[in-house]
Parts: sequence; structure tokens; C-alpha cells
Amino acid sequence: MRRRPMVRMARGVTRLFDPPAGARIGPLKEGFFKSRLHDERLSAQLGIALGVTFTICFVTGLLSHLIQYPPAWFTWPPRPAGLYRLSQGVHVATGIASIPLLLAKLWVVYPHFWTWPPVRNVLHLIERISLLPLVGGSIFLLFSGLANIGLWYPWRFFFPAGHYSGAWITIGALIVHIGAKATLTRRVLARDRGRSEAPGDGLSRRGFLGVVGGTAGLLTLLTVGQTFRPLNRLAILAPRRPDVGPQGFPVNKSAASAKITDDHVGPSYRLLVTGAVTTALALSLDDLRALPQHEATLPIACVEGWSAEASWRGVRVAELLQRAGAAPDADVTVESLQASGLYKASALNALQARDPDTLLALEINGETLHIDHGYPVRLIGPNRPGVMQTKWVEKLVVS
Ligand SMILES: Nc1nc2c(c(=O)[nH]1)N[C@H]1C(S)=C(S)[C@@H](COP(=O)(O)O)O[C@H]1N2
Ligand SMILES: [Mo]
Repeated sequence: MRRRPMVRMARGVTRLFDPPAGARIGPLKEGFFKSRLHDERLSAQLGIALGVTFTICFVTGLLSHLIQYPPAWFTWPPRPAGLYRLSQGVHVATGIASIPLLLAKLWVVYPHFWTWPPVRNVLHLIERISLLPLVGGSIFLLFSGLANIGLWYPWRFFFPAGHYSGAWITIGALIVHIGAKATLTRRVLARDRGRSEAPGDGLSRRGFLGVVGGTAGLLTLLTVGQTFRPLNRLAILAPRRPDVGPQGFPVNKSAASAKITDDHVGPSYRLLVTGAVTTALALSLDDLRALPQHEATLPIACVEGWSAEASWRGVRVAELLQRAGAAPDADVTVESLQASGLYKASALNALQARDPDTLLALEINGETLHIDHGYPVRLIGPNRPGVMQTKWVEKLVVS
């Protein structure tokens, strides 16, 4: 039978790397790694746990991306009102829980980086190469996500774009890895089922899994209170507390850092409703206060994982659109007084713009908005990421 060239090439690679037995020193020597925790079963269990957390993290992350940058086929509805808050809370929680899982997995398997021969055949070569984007991508995603939660940007790239591309690379590599390891994982787990652990020194496998799982659980418990109210008091690792800030409400972007000055929000302030309308509107703050007011209890759900609920009061966007004579299926861009910055505008699709709880809020919990919360007027709508709840609104542009 004629050998295929690829196979021959891989064998050639193996031969090239294969040193005489005496040259296999240090970690290349058989039996160099002594801990009983460098174990196939442990590796399989941690792999499954990571497969689950990474998949949930990927799906919720992808959803958040689609909501913020919707392609033509995607329409994010305004209901259920708290869905984004839940999905983004889960995204951040599974990301944080993945950190100890990944560290443990890498430690359990790292002796494999010295297995001999380094390449056995073409499939093995592909599997080995896919570890580079898998390990590199995973570390990059968890590190950049964690830094973003802490508002720490020790890099030059734009976080959402970098994190998003990293996610596709990692998930691609993960699929290759799962494909390569599924059979082995199944075999290892079936083989060792119910078999008691061999006695030995140091931490047992079960003890190790307990420590890793416990760490993941504890980290989750100490951060998830930033969005899950009953655990609020435990959220000591969360950089944002849902109840700390002006008017008992957190702030991400202050008026000062957005360069919003008293001139912007003085008596000359007008809210403009323009674009594809029959009657353009220019409303002063008093005009807005004279319109029918509506109240809604809605959360701000920041992409960074914190969320906080308040009772908002103001004018319905739908009411303004109707008064301006906008078409019933028109989309709206909400523009801020803020001169520059990525989040100075946001899009309301037709469904969101017509939701009775989508408001231009003038009040939070019965008080006039603090300037850091968007005075004179902020957008607040159900089921939207915090970055799309535009503050210091100047214009509704209908299209
Ligand atoms: N104009 C403007 N609006 C903005 C932002 C911004 O940078 N500029 N930041 C957004 C982000 S990231 C969040 S989470 C919410 C926070 O609202 P809060 O400060 O009232 O809690 O406002 C959003 N609205
Ligand atoms: Mo945010």
C-alpha cells in the first residue's frame, strides 16, 4: 500500500525529534512528574467543567455582542425586561468561575508538554497545534474580561473587539480539542468509575477537585452579589456595589469625565426629536415635565456584570415619536450631549422604541436625576445593556 505523503511527513518529523535514549533528560525522562494529580481522570473532569463554563460564557457573550451590534437578521426584543441582566450576570459569573478551573486544568496536564515523541501523526500534530490558540485564547479571554470588570486596561486595543475576536479563536480551538479528546475522555471516565483511588502522598484527586470547585464557588459567591441582590453583602470582590453612588446608585461614566458642563444642561437645554418626522420637536425641560409622565422600575445592567434597579419617571419615547409624527416602524438613534466617546449614542429598534417602559427619564427614585446619572434626561429601557442606556440625551433621531 502506498503511504500518503502527509503521514510520511509526520513520521519524518517524529524521527527528526527522536533523540537517543540517553539524551532524554529532566522532564523528558519517563516518571519525572511524580504527583498523582497529573492524572487523566482529573484532566477529563476539569475539561468537562471548563467545556460547560466556556460554552455558557461564549453563548451569553455572543448574545451581548449581537444586542450591541445587531446584524440585519437580529432583533433584540424589549421583553422579558430582565433577560439581559440575567444573561450578562451569567456571562461574568461563568467567566470568573472558569479562572480556577483553567489554572487547575493547566497544572494537571502540563507534563504532557514534555511527552515523547512530541508528534505522533498528522492528527496528533493538529491537536497539538490547536493547543496554542486554546490555551493562549483562554488565558487572554479570562484575563481581559477580569481586567475589564475592574476597569483596568493595560493594553491598547479596544476591549470589546479584542475580547470578541479572542472568543471565536478560542471556541474554534475548543471544538477541535473536544473532537480530539471526546473518545479518550469517555473511556477514562468509564474505566475509572467507582474505582477507589490508589494510596499516595499529598492531596487526593477528590481533595484537589474539592479545592478547585470550592474556589470557583467562593469567587462566584463573592462577586455575584453585584447583580444578585440577596448576596449583595457578600460582593466584596466586586468593584461596583449596586447601592454605592450618588442617589444610592452606581456610576460608570461621570459627567466630568464625559465633559458635560453646566452650560450643556442649563436653561438653554432642548431635547430635539428630528430625522424622519413630520413635526420636528425642540422641548425644554419644562416642556418635558408638562408631558404625561410614566413610571417604570428597571435595572441598569452593565456589561461588566453589575446591575442595579431603580424606579424611573419620565416621558415615554413612544409618546414623543407619536407627537413628532414618526412612522410606527421607525428606528431611533439616541444621541447624547457628550461630544466624544464610544457610548455617546445608542440605537433603539422599533420594538424597543415603542415599549411603554422605554423612557426619557427625568427622575430616579422620586428625585431629579443627579448629573452623573444623566441630568437633565437619560434613556432607560427594558432588556438593554447598560452601555445603551444613554445619559445626557440631546436628540432622538428617527430613521
Ligand atoms: N452618554 C453616555 N451615556 C452612558 C455612558 C456613557 O459613557 N456616555 N455609559 C453607559 C454605561 S457603560 C452604563 S453601565 C450606564 C450607567 O448608568 P449610571 O451611571 O446611571 O449607573 O450608563 C450608560 N450611559
Ligand atoms: Mo456599563
